[in-house]
Amino acid sequence: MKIAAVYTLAKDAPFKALVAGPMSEVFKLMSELGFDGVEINIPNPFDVDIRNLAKALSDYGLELSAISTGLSYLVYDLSLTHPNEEKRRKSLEFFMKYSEMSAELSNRGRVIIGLARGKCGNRPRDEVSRIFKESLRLLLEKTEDYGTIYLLEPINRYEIDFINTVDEALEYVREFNRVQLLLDTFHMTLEDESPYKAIEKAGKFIGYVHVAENNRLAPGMGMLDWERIICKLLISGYHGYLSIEAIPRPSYEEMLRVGIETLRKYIPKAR
Ligand code: LER
Ligand code: MN
Repeated sequence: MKIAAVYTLAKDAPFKALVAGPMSEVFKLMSELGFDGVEINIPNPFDVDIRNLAKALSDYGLELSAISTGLSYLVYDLSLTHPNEEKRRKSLEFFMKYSEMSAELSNRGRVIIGLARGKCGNRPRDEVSRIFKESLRLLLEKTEDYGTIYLLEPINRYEIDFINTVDEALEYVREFNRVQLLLDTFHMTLEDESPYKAIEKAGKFIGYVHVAENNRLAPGMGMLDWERIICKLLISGYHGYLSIEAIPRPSYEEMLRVGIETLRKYIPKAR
């Protein structure tokens, strides 16, 4: 397994469980601490200096582990199930651009579908689910050449009302080939019977993992059993990234340091 952390290029992002700061300073620290990769949360994929990003990744020896997209929902109100067709079309365009970028910056590329799947609000769940499947079908068709893997993330009920549990997400992951599960230990602690059981249930469908404690601080600053989580993941056959998506308290430097030290006890650095 490899270790990453979530970073954003955005200033004043309306989502706080990530690292924000000057790219070269953050990447330098991550490289010194022994991170393998970085996940980048991008509000607008049409507004990114991709060469600069590619150079920074290469300068600091970090892989792009995945691109997260939740800020396109929080900043621009775009989603794959938006009741307004124009907003849905724009969201699809964003997702195609995220996919192109991630294919350019990494092998094949992984793009997260978290908050940007959208919400039910007053609409029946079945209707939203149908629209979501339509959008997914279209997105998969249009990105076939990139081969992008889409990572569908169950998110807790206080943030969104559509796809909160691992069980709910499994319906889509089973149906679509290039869609895999993104497990987030924080959300699983709130929504599933237990994060350990949810990992067992998710099994071979796990494509990526976000790690944070029950209080969304760095691994090591709360009450989850990391040895047990990592064991369960390995037993499921998962060997991909654990990406730290935690609130940067007391500082982002300390969050990254404690997080990686906690995980490295069970995951030796690959050579
Ligand atoms: C995104 O990965 C996530 O976990 C959500 O909580 C975003 O709000
Ligand atoms: Mn997450």
